[in-house]
Amino acid sequence: MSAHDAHYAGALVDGARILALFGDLATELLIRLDGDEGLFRAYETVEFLAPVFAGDFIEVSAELTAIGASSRKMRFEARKVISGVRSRWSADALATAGLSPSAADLLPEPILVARAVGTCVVPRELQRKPRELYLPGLPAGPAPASSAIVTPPEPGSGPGPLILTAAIVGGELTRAQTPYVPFTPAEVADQAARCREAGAAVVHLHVRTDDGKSTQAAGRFAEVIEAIQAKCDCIIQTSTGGEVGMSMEERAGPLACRPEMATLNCGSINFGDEVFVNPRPEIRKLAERIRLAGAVAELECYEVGHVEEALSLLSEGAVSAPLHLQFVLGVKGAIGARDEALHWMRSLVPPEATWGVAAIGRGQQPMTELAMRLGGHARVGLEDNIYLSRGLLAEGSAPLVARAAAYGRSVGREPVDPATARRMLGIAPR
Ligand code: KMH
Ligand code: ZN
Repeated sequence: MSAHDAHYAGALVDGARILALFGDLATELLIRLDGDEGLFRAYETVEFLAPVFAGDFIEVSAELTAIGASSRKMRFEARKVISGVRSRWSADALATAGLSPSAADLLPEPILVARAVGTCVVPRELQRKPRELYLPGLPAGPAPASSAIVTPPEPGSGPGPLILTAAIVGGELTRAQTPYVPFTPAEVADQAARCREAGAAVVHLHVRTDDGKSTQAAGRFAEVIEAIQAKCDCIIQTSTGGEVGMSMEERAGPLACRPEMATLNCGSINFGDEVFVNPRPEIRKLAERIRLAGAVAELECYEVGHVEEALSLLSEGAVSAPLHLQFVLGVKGAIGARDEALHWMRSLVPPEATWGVAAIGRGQQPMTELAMRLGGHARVGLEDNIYLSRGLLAEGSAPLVARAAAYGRSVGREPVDPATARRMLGIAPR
């Protein structure tokens, strides 16, 4: 707080100055969420709890507590972290104490000086998610289809912690599409460690030869897993999907490494212009091999019918409870990345199961964010989406993880570390 901010005698700062800081934070949150500054509509409560003087340093924080179709409710707090000496002492007293007028004290504990609850509004036609967010200057796009009012939980009471998965390599991605796809063990391990730092607990893993060819060879997986484990403690979830067109036998290769987790794809689909083949008897054989490898299965569902198949696998005993479901939305030829699709698939999830969303291309951000608001987990990364925003390549998967982690926090979902994720997924501690 500068001398300009002092409004009253005794260098006292008026409360309106603190409200201006809350307004700035509200604006930042709205830009992060909607790509628009929005408008502050009303404060429900404002409390000034301690005086603020010129020379004090104030830190403010804000948290989204509810998201409606256009309304965004927030809670704000302002804390004094440094107290200036000059504002509280006369020149004589300073001289007697031998203190310079520029002296200041770092407070042992911050002092809560103000708090408030307020509501802002971003009209639906101004909500630019997801297309133009992070690319200033682009024309506004259509408002997202979602209109349900979703109220995130009070801290500690709601859908709980968030498992973020980073899909960092993929089976089909090429360097022509993005130069940031990692191929060598060192490149993959480096990106895994960055994703872990950004908030990922799980790495969904495909591997490549040094020149980028997809392989399911156990030896190459072992090499890459060792490199990742030397750099971070993420859960490694090996793919049994591999590259479209591989045989089932080939796809089972990484199970020889006895991974902590492995995917199990729950049905056949058109996969772009190709066919991703998963016959029902083969799914069951692969489920058995995953079980024998001691891995926890994550069931990939690209269609509503695949969720039904996952439930059949459970009732047949081919996989054990609790189910871990991944809804993969937006593959060309399968179900789209749309709110209704996710709501339907989620409605089939048994109570004890965990579920998450991976979505392709521009669907990644809105669908994973909807999943986070609805209590699901989220997978992001280059395998599914190479862009941070239209035309702007993500420089590896970590920026996508960081954005998802920030969004999770903004709706009360704290990303967990791998040890916590292991407990949540029933994986033995490492
Ligand atoms: N590459 C896709 C054909 C998985 O990892 O289990 C399948 C896939 C799913 O990526
Ligand atoms: Zn995959």
